[in-house]
Amino acid sequence: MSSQRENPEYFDREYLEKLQLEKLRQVLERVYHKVPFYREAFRAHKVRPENVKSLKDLEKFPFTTREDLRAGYPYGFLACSLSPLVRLHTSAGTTGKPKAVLFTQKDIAQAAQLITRCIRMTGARPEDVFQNMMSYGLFTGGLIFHYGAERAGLLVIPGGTGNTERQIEMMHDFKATIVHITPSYALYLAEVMERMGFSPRDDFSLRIAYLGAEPYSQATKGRIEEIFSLDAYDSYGLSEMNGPGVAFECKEKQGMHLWEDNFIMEIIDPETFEVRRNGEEGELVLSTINREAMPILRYRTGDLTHIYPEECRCGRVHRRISRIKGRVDDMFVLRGVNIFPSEVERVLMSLPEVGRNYQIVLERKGGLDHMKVRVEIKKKLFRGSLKDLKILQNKIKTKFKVELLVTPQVQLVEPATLPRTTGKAKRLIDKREI
Ligand code: DLL
Repeated sequence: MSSQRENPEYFDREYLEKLQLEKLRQVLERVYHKVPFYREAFRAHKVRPENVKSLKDLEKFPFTTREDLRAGYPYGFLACSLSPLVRLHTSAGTTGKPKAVLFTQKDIAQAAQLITRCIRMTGARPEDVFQNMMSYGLFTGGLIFHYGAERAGLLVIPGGTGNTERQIEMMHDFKATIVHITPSYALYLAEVMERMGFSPRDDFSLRIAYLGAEPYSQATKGRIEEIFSLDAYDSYGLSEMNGPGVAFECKEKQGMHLWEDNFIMEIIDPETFEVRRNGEEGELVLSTINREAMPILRYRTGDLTHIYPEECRCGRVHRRISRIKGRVDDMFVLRGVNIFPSEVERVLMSLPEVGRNYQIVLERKGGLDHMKVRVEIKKKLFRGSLKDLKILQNKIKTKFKVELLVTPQVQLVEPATLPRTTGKAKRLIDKREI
């Protein structure tokens, strides 16, 4: 038992939950005394830190939302003074103020330790050469991951995003074995490699890819593994919770272990806010129990997933969450049918004729909503006959009708013609008036 307690990945459940409860109580006390937002919210909900006798009691406490964090910009959620702070990161906000996250030295060390845990779990070794192709700067995917990889003793190439040809040369020359990249950038990377005359499969030393920061389908993951001939692992996180390193796939690849010694997770019904149990799908809610500068309680991530109730074959105690289906607010409704962009991707990427990129355009004509899917197809097909293209177009339409109950207009386009991004992809264009 004592050796089990030394490695947090293999704690026994009972011990882990005891630890969670102890840390939770400490956090509640701290935020109650140090963060006016929480003090007021607790009072409004008539709850006090000392009311917490079991983990279930957390359910009586209020949620924290993205709007709360934005309203607290810049220092509203701080539970310490400015002097121990060493880092600021923000989450990519589309409009208005970003969500700012502040770190002490201890917070950075803790976040790095989680990354080290994640990458060791996938078999990364000190002799690996790791190219980090996530944006450095305010985005957490660059620096937070960088620190964890260095801590694990890997040789880190802080490539960042963009400058893709130069990055490919370095990846080739330094024989990078592991890459950290968004799935959409990975597909673009392959295109540029091919344009430069390289074979992504044969001319590089890559053996592992960490893919995350945006929703993507299992089919896309499979394609990336195939194109580069490597092993891909799903990596989940969000700036509000340190960035990457919240949940990560192990070698079993049956969901992502969410590090419960750092975060308490709940799944709620996004409409009624009731806690869902037994592996039902819902919105992921996270509370930090190991953060110094900015503890956050019951944060509504907006991400849809479910918990696998059964233990993982790898023996780690931390429960797993399923691939993120999408964000609650990414869902669009088309003539009464609820659709997630990730479902559109799943349908498209399961067809071998479909190329590497697509775009969803929503329009309103004559009071009716229409969905247009612009799909890049493989080069050799584009050179084929018009009849073949028509057949493919109908095949895609039928698949949508059967699987998603909608019939979009399908526009086939040439490979590499739709817009590319080196960071997170933006594939949904909603032109409907609200
Ligand atoms: O994307 C942190 C990160 C960096 C995660 C590198 C993984 C790798 P944000 O910019 O705050 O932080 O965006 C967080 O991205 O709430 C999800 O909606 C989405 N997301 C992140 N990872 C995944 C994933 C970083 N593996 C938001 N699958 C989250 C699906 C993901 N969606």
